[in-house]
Amino acid sequence: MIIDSAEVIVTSPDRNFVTLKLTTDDGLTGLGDATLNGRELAVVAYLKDHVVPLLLGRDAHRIEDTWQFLYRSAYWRRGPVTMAAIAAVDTALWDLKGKAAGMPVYQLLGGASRTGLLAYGHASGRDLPELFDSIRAHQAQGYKAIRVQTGVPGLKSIYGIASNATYEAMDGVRYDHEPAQRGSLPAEEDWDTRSYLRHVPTVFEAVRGEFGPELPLLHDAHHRLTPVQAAQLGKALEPYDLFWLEDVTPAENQEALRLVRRHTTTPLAIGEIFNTVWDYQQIIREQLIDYVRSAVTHTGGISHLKKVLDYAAQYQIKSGMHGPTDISPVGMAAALHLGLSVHNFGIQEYMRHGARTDQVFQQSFTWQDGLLHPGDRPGLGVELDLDEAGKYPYVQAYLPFNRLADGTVHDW
Ligand code: CS2
Ligand code: MG
Repeated sequence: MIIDSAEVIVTSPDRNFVTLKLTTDDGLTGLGDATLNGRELAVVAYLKDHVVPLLLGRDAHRIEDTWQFLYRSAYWRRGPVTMAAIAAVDTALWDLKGKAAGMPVYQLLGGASRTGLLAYGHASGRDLPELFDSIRAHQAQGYKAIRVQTGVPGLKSIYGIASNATYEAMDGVRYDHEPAQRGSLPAEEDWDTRSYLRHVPTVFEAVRGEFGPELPLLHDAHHRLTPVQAAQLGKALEPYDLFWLEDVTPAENQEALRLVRRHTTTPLAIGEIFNTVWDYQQIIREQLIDYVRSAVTHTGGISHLKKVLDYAAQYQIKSGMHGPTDISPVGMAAALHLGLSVHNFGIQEYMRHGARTDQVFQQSFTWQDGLLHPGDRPGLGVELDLDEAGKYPYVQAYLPFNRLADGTVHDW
């Protein structure tokens, strides 16, 4: 099974996606997600200029050797662009191997460890009435776990909530399909930590009062707090028994989590912006987190994220794979196959893609009673309609950034 062609497909139905398509000499095709939100074209160039020429003529069955060759032969290692490119190759090779074997990828990874994957959705609101409506809407869609993001009094716009202008423009859609905003420059948003820290506990008090103690609730602090502020928030949220508090503080400084851990038992989830196992080494070894947030798409593919999760399993840390709309249906399928097979699965983020995206990517996963399942089609179970994809050319889009009241740039 020799790779004899490779295409890098960029399409932008509801948002930009980058997909690698490998074709072998016996006519099989494999897909890999290479989408890096806001930096898509960097991965396109890395794939086209430095990876695809190395793949042609290689044996597609040699997944681990191809991974090690792409990782080590580049000399320069790690980083989001490199690891998204390697992820796309790795995922496409698993897709091919599954098709060649006539088996879904999860069977090649050791078979199913559960009947389905608990998923959580994104509820949000600029105020409590909107938030409560959004939580009810997600419960009606079958979600058994729900992430809660809220506006903050005094802030015009904030991660996780459609901005007022967008809200109206999107006919009242609570949250865009795409947090990145189309345009040639990143949008500037405002932020004030003290207002946020005062407000969030009151929101969870109200949500628990309205929806009771059982509903698994998650919250994403999105890298915006200092370690002591993160400790303060984790402690303040303990009465509301969160499933997890995510990205409480920028995790480049992994020691920071020691301070947070000393002050709170609220479970912590970190890692959606990590891209190799080495980014996790300290926080897994010291059990400073409870969930690994990485997506297959950003972490070197199925092969490497499995290694991260196998390392995490030694410390009773579970998966919590990243699954917003900037993980394409191909990346989501890869996550579902890996999540179904590993023992230490925790929860899967599932932010539903838009209708146009579903036209471009024919998927075979199922969503029932709050559980996802990748399906049993050979490979990943996703096909890309090139004609549909061709209708949606790339559109420059950047994620926003924050500035504080005094103009200082801050994590978004
Ligand atoms: C967020 C993401 O889903 C999440 O947990 O952190 O929506 C994140 O903002 C985007 O993936 C950035 O592209
Ligand atoms: Mg997040």
